[in-house]
Amino acid sequence: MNDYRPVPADRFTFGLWTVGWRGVNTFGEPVRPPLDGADAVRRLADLGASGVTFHDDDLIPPGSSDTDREAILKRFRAALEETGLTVPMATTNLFSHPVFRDGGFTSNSRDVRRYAIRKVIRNIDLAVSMGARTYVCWGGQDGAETEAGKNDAAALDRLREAFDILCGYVREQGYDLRFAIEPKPNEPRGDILLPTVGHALAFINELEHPEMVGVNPEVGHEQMAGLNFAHGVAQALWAGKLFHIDLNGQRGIKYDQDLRFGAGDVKEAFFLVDLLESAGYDGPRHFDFKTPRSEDMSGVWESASACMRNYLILREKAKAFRADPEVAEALAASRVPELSESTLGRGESLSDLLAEEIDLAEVGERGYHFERLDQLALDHLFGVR
Ligand code: GLT
Ligand code: MN
Ligand code: MN
Repeated sequence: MNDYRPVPADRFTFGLWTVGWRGVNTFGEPVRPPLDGADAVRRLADLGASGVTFHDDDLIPPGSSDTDREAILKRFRAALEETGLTVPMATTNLFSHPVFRDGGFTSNSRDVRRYAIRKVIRNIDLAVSMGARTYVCWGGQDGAETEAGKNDAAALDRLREAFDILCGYVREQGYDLRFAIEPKPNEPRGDILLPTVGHALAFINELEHPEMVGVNPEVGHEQMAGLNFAHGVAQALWAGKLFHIDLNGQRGIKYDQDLRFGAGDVKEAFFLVDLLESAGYDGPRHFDFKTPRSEDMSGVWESASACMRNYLILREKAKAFRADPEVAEALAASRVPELSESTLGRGESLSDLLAEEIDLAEVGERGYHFERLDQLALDHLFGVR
């Protein structure tokens, strides 16, 4: 029996802010002690993770002196070296400090926008020095509660300007770094700019260097908007823009739950893993979850392990689903392979298509047998096949 033990080759990574989340919420104070970055690295390595990610402020508490900063970095780098954990991605906190109450790159205040860019650039230098190849940008406070307070077109102009400046900087420095925009529909703002994967993909096309910018979709963020996450990821892959991914769990349209991966919509998690594995996505499987505040630290590590375990279980189930001869037969009966054939045949022209007739009565009676196919997937998921 497979014990679903993760190994570094599985490429599981965790944000420092995930295992380090102290369980503060709108009504409740922190319930867990602060977690030291170097300790988190050691613990994650023991659990089988391959990498760790961070916001500037997760690693270096805001307001630290240069000497403190150096000491923290030294400890952190030593832990990375000792464990072999990598830092494939880093990001900037442009949401906690009061100056960001109206956003970072799109704050109505010009001095705040300028500070936001400085803060990002400082951390890009650090990220690159640690080997990061992806830089995530989540504009959580870039939004509004009232349409009157935000000129959306101007906000999009400023957001584009910020990305053009950052891409220019990365090119100038010769860094091997790409940006990944993380969409979210709302929370903490009433409405956030670039609320979904689709909005982000359209925005990227307007940039000076669209090839340097992709997306970092998060399971719960699309599901908060009632969207199908696997569909969003499929479109990002189709566009060559899945630069990174945040895996977690969410149950329906409500606040951002950040449950451990698998503990939300299980069927969608199954089809997501099936998609990532079959599409050959080779980036990190990054978990962005928050352990419920009912738990103490042992529950945090339990929850982090379970994220990886659930991915491995679903990966095994998805493989078995794809290898099942009855599934192959059901896929053919559902005409799934036929969708990959181009609509116009090789050498055909539009006039061939126009000259063709269809028997509407007969084709109108055609059933697609998706129910059988879907039940086969559920049977695999339930473990009865
Ligand atoms: C924050 C948010 C996450 C983002 C992080 C990156 S910060 O925890 O809830 O979804 O991925 O900035
Ligand atoms: Mn996230
Ligand atoms: Mn989230």
